Amino acid sequence: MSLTTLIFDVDGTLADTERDGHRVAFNRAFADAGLDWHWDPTLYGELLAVTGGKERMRYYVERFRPDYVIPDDFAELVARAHAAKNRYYAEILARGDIPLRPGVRRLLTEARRAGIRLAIATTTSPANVTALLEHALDPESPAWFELIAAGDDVPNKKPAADIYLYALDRMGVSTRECLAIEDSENGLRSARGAGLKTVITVNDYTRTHDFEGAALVLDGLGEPKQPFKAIYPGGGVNGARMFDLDLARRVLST
Ligand code: XBP
Ligand code: MG
Repeated sequence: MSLTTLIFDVDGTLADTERDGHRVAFNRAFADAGLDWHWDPTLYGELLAVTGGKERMRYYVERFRPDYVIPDDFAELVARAHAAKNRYYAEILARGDIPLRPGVRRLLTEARRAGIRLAIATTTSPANVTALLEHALDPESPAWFELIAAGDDVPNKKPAADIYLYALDRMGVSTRECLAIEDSENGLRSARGAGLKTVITVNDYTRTHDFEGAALVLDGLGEPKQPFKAIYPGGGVNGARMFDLDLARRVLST
């Protein structure tokens, strides 16, 4: 079957949103709430083992703050801090501080021209996705995606396969006609769990992850003046310098 659909992860894949976006916003929200929690870039890398901002806060307390006395209203505290984090995150995006990763606009433009169906499968919330797309891609770009499958749409976040299974089901797409684009081990496990061939573009937080089972691991999608480096397969990809539809079709058919 030929390629009809591309499903993109968001954080770390479309843009490097974590270190200078979500992390900074979390710290502001913690300060506002009078919490002495501060997530530096290194600690945040460890916390990324857990997907979902609310889940990440709980993990932080359990794993790194044995001194913290969990209050009775902890669930509400987490929900409030998470909502505040998302308000700060939207402000950071609205300032245009977080650009798309190289090659993202190029690939989306090529795919749209070719009539490829586009979707998002992410752990973050729909509002965060829309804010990123509007500010970093195009004010109209949320409509370029037939489906934005996000966060709490499914019971289990990545690495569970739920979000990809949900997207495939909602779109009526088979795994034989679709590729996933991800940046992390949790994302890969989720997409593979749904039976999808998966292309990885690593970033500073994910380049040491285990990408066993990925179809292709690149340092980015590549631009004409900034070709990708192939991490897997080590010998490169038959002279390709950018991840485009031609390469996407080759990946799907092998
Ligand atoms: C990445 C994540 C998210 C974000 C924050 O999602 O793990 O948890 O860090 O998201 P993906 P929220 O790579 O699937 O896009 O705080 O909105 O939960
Ligand atoms: Mg990601």
